[in-house]
Amino acid sequence: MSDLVSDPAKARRVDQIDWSRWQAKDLATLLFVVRDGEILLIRKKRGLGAGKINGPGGKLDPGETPEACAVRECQEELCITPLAPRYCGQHLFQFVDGYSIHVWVYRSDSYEGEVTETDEALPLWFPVDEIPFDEMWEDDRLWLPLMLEEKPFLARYIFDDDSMVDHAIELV
Ligand code: 6U4
Repeated sequence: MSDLVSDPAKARRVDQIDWSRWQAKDLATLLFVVRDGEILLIRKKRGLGAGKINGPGGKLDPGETPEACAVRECQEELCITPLAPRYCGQHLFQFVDGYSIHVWVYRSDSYEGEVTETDEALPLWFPVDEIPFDEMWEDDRLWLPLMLEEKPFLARYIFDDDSMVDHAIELV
């Protein structure tokens, strides 16, 4: 493709990036507990997307696997240990300011501990058919249904700050 950009920050369409050479600045996770027809979300208090509703998650520590990170972030943000997390998909986010983040998504049916508010997160349960997409990242309405239907995905995006400029989501 002649249209490929040498610097991913210059891309305005996902097909302008050579994703085989793309490397994210940050590696991170999201984990969704889905139980009895409800999903456990958080109002994020700080970090990327502060103020939005999202799943618990955060950046990998050095040497950490995505699954271990997803579990640890739930322990830190909500004081729970999700049990038997299942891999659901991956997001590759390129921002036009040059930032990029690769996010692995997991799901659990159950957890140990008591869901507790922390400095990082206010826990919120929603029925799975009343997910508050208007208060979430713009991409979430595209792929949360795939996560709920257990359809593994690979999603690529261009974001300009909070706005999704382009996206492509594959079922894998
Ligand atoms: P650390 O340093 O790990 O405590 P933390 O606040 O946990 O930081 P942060 O602020 O870097 O993490 O944000 C990364 C989190 O934001 C990950 O859980 C993934 C999530 N995230 C980023 N962009 C997203 C997007 N477009 N849609 C989405 N989640 C996104 O649903």
